[in-house]
Amino acid sequence: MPAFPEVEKISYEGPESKNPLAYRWYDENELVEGVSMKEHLRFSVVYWHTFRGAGSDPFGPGTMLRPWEDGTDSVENAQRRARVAFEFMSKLGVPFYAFHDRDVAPEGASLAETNRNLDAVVKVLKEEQERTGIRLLWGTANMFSNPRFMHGAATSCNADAFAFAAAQVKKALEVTAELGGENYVFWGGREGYQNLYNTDMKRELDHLGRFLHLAVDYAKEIGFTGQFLIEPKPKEPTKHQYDSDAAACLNFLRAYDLLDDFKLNIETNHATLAGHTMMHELEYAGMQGALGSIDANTGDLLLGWDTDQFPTDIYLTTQCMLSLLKYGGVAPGGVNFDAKVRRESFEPIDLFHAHVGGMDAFARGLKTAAAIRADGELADFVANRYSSWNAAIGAEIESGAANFKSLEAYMLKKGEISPNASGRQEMLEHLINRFV
Ligand code: XLS
Ligand code: NI
Ligand code: NI
Repeated sequence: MPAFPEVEKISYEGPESKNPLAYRWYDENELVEGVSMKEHLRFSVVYWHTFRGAGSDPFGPGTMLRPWEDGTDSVENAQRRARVAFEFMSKLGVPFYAFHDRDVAPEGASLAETNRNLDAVVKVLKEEQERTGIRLLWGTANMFSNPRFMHGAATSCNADAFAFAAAQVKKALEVTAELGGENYVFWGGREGYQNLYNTDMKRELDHLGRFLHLAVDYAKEIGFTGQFLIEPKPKEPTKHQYDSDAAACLNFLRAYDLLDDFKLNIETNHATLAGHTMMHELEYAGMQGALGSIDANTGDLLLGWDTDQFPTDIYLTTQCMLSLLKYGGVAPGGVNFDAKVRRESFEPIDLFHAHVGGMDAFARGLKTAAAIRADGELADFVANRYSSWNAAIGAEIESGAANFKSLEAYMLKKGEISPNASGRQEMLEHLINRFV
């Protein structure tokens, strides 16, 4: 029996459509800059929020109505849920999904039993992938929910927690490889600290570096060729997460000689929690060749935590797509909706409304960004703004031909710098509105 009998496959109806369960902008076969929207955007649904999110908050229990759940944490329930997930994703028309090991299958009484539970559900995931053609964007391991990880996983003060986490990632890598996962993500759930009085930060970071090397080694051993990604986040659940933003992650990867094996998975709400815009994080990662994938969501200006809302702001999606197009696309990563419906949006149909809205916002952002690029005025302005670097003294500095003595001689002779030009911020903000 279908879980969503009232929903047909969502189709593209064009901008004039008033059907909320139709795409007005996302036409998967439409070419933008010569590539289909499907290939540009590589949309992905997350298992944890969409199929495990119950809608609980610190003030009350879950509210979500999920008729396919039988209220148990059994393997059978997990297998049935997996089939529902694929019905949902097929009707939505997304090419990818992503999961944590513990989202898809229940923990058992021992590690061995937990692994068997995972295998039993992975069998269903594999059948469903083959049936629908939907692929795994990335797998990951949940090393933050179980109380054993209260002090962290790879950065725990307890060496056994490191060992358990290693066993868990070993299995998660095997399963991700088995399902043809295109990436593997590390989000450092509790890899950080609450208080420095009790923390040996150097030792914890050394352990994290060691852990990631072990993961890279094991991936090579089993022939897993997916891209490794680190997902920056500055806080929550810990007061300070070691992977606090793109710059901190890249410094860590460089310091521990992991730069060749990792890229970044940038999440909007994590960027804003770090005091940056999403575009800042995308540009910072992109300019260093480390833009791997994005977790698409949005925060709330008035709330200081990771609210993980679905993104519908066209300025935001346009900025994301300007950066993604600039750095040559996001593949083998994707646009992964790490977002959850609000506690009050408790009906199954809300899952469709949320994803259709997010996908359409990104499709429109893609078209808007492509139009801005085709017009060229913005790019020309930026190129022209730096034109003093293209010849004469600018070119000498960039090429390394100039030194402090030659620059002093130049300035003594010239006396004063050439006049500055306006940054024209307001004109450019207005220019963007021509396209949005
Ligand atoms: C939490 C993170 C998490 C990762 C996967 O804030 O966004 O959901 O994406 O572990
Ligand atoms: Ni995320
Ligand atoms: Ni998040």
